Amino acid sequence: MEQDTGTLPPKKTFSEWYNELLWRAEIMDVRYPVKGLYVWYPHGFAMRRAVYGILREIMDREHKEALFPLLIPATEFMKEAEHIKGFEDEVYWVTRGGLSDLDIPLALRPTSETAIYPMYALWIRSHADLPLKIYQVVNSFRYETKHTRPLIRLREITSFKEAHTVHATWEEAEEQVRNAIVLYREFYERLCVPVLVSRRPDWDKFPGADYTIAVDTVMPDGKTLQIGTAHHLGDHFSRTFQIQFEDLSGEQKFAQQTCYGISERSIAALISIHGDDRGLVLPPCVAPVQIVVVPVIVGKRREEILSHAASLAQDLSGVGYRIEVDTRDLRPGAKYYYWEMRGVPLRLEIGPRDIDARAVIAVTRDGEKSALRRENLADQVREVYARFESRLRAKAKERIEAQISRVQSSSDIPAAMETGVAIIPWCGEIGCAEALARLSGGDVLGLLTDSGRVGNKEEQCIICGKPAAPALLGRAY
Ligand code: A5A
Ligand code: ZN
Repeated sequence: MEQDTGTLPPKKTFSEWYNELLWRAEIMDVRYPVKGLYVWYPHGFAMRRAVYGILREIMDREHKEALFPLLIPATEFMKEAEHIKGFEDEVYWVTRGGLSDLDIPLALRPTSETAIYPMYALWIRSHADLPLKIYQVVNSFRYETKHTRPLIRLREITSFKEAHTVHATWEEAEEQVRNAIVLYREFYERLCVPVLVSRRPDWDKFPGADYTIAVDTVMPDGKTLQIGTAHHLGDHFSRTFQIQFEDLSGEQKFAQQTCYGISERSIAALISIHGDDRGLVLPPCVAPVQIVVVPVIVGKRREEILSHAASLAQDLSGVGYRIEVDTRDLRPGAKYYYWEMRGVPLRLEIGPRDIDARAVIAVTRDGEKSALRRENLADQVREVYARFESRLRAKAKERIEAQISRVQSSSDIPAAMETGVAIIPWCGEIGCAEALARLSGGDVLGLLTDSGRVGNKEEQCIICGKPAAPALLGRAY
């Protein structure tokens, strides 16, 4: 890899900071010669593996993982009218095999409803087959026309986790959507990423859905990023694809479905929210290297210090920590800089005095310094990590809360948008949403909710005065 010289732009210049950090911390290489397609460096990919390890662990509790093909025949893709309308201008088509034109063009999945549901129609026969809960982690392709950005808006989404569930009743599917949001909240809690959950307006729901619940976060520049969505599909697709089951009374019924997805935007959020002027900052659970040991070598005791560092690393890797000993012939300062850029949560420094004192100096990525005892080191590391994570979580929450303004009068909207997002009483009407969009330069993202139902309309719409509930107004990525 190229040697890093020079420094990272300050985080307050967010966009430059983000673009530079991606290559300096060896996450993505953006030089691939197709627009909207990027390369995962090994370090970035190791981080992806840790993040998706957590996501899989959460999903595996109540879903089974499967894998469906990338190519979807036009005949299937074109079946559901709303879905086609929503995606037709974003689909890549394969029209040739070698030198011959294909009889039926094949779509590269932009999402997999039309790949999965014809199979569900074969798999589902009776109520005993329900509920069915399957997910896959795949790449998917969308010919995005908005400005593409690494990890945020890709034409090849490399890390598309999509779940597709089938239920006997509309209410059960509704419960599943709620449950999906609970799972996504847990996922983001583990990443120390604060989220806002809202029900997208009808004109902004997933093509072919009854309704869409979205999970957003607020990026350091005050713009929102949609980092997950869950959709109640009703029986739109089951009617199209003939997904029927025999209920208890022997009657044939159309199934009720949901789907929900997360992409590498989760990693964009993680990087952007915690990173600082010196580089990546990662919660230990997703750090490719969780601990770096830096031997502070002085004179004669070189061998002794190195062997101490090695045995310490062995103890910690023995209990499962991902650990590196940096024995390179560099100044300690250069090593600190290198590992800080890559987001290593904990640095252990070991020098002659530490050996004599049977201690080790521990410095967290956010600068908490402590002397740990050589005995029971793993337990002490766990405690240091727990404090570090709760500081990360609190700091992210505090920053985002400071960027959210509760606004009761339309004249306060412009100032609120300067700092970030606004929560405003909104009636749900499209006319008022359009007025709010004009006033803010952003969009009404939806009515806030825990995970499904929207609260009672106990306030008054800031535009028309009709009964309203709190809605999220932001400029979205
Ligand atoms: N089948 C459902 C799950 C679906 O496709 N939903 S979705 O279109 O909303 O996409 C799920 C999530 O993928 C979005 O919430 C967003 O976080 C992410 N996503 C969508 N388009 C993306 C793109 N071009 N690049 C990166 N992430 C994207
Ligand atoms: Zn209104």
